[in-house]
Amino acid sequence: MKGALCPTVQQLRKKLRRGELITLDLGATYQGYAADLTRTICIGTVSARQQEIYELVQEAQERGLRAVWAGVRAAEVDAAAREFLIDAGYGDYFVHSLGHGVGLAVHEAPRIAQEVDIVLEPGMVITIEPGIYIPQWGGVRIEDTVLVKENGCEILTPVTKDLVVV
Ligand SMILES: [Mn+2]
Repeated sequence: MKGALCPTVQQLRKKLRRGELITLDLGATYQGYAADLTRTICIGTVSARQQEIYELVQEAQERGLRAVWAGVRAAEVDAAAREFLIDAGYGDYFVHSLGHGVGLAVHEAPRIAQEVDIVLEPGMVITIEPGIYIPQWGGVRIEDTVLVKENGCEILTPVTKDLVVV
């Protein structure tokens, strides 16, 4: 997602506090190709609401991942996750598209977004990264980079999606 939506801790000059959610958006490159990964962790304690929001984003991400296969339109993949969050009452808090292509640059075509009619093809690499961001409260995003295959996708960033508390 765009930095403007999510200022960094450094930009905020903010101290991390017990009970806060921290979104970690990480990247790496290997032989010129990029990867993109986001996990959200919690410091010290987890409230019931934080756990609930986390599980909603996790379910939305799973729905997005399950919607990926060669032949699907990007908009359908976005909808698989977005409609779940809308039904859960959090559609207004999912303020960006579901994902994007990844290649030589971290952000490439196709955007995995509501109005995008591009059909996914085998070998494309995209992200699936739903989020819920509640002003003055906090947010959760879970992102994987995945390889589009004939009948599904392969997750290229296999890091735990349990809510980690540090
Ligand atoms: Mn991304």
